[in-house]
Amino acid sequence: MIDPAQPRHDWTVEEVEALFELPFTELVFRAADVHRRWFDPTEVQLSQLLSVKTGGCAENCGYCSQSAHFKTNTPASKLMEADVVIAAAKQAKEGGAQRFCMGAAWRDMKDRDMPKVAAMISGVKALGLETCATLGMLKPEQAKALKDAGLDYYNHNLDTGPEYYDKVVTTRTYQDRLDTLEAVRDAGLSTCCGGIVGMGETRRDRAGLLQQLAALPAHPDSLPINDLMPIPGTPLGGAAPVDGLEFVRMIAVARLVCPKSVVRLSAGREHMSRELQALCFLAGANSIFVGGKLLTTSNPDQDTDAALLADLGMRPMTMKKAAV
Ligand code: SAM
Ligand code: DTB
Ligand code: SF4
Repeated sequence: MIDPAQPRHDWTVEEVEALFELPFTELVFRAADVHRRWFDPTEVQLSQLLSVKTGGCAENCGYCSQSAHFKTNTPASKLMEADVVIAAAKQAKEGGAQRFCMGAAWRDMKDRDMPKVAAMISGVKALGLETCATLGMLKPEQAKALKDAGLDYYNHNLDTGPEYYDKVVTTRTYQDRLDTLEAVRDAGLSTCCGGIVGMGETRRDRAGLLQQLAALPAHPDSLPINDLMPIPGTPLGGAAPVDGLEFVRMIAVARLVCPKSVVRLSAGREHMSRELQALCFLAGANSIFVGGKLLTTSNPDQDTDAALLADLGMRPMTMKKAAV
């Protein structure tokens, strides 16, 4: 008998789709059971985002407020100075964040920006925070330089299943994304990789994304599931919202196919009820973004989240991996 809590890399899309088709309570029960095998279900990992370089991006990701291809209300700005980023990280730590994630609206990282980015990373690390960055595509040497600067995690999402991908982005390929993830792993960085629901994809596409994540040589250390934040002016600005129960299914299936990954209930909590978030935690989510703002859109504020976690009897995750 196969132990469902043991990580597998050979999931087929059909097997993953079959998990989605389970009766809701059966699916959540199985996911909650596997969650308990690897994690304390009362613990939640807390990350905070900062957009260190906003807008004007050359890519055409159809969900994104920062693409230069679409006319949105997000003003573009230059790469922030390291001391400003470090000051924001200090505030995030004081507010309870455990990991600070620096995001830049770049297609790829340019070597000329490395000194400033390295200074941010080492400064944030010195505060005793875990560090994460999401800066677009990376070459192997750049991933190594980021690691040397003190980077713990690199976020690079597959976004959706391979069959739906080109309905959303055409300026870079699925393979480009897999190549960056390889460079990140080879540099010894922890990986943060997931996707988005609510872009008009089917259950099969969602199963396709999760199958791809499970087939990676190492399952993502962090696995963010974003509920689309619809951005006026983007091709997906008017996308229909995903049903809450369907979103919970996505979390539960992510927990089952990547049992040891920290699954993040990522973008979209702003428009979720407390009860829906509680169901996501029950189904195996054990990370959130905190701090009132994501990159360019809003997120529940600190007091709202503190009350939610207190009412659920949940507390910040004990730090095991990166030295803090
Ligand atoms: N530019 C870099 C890149 O795309 O690799 C890093 C930043 S990008 C904003 C990081 C991820 O955020 C995207 O891959 C996508 O999964 C998620 N994201 C972006 N806009 C979103 C939105 N409107 N709603 C939900 N998730 C979003
Ligand atoms: C991820 O998966 N979600 C974060 C982080 N990785 C970089 C970004 C969410 C962005 C939501 C839209 C915005 O704020 O612009
Ligand atoms: Fe650029 Fe990243 Fe937005 Fe795509 S998701 S347009 S790469 S900032």
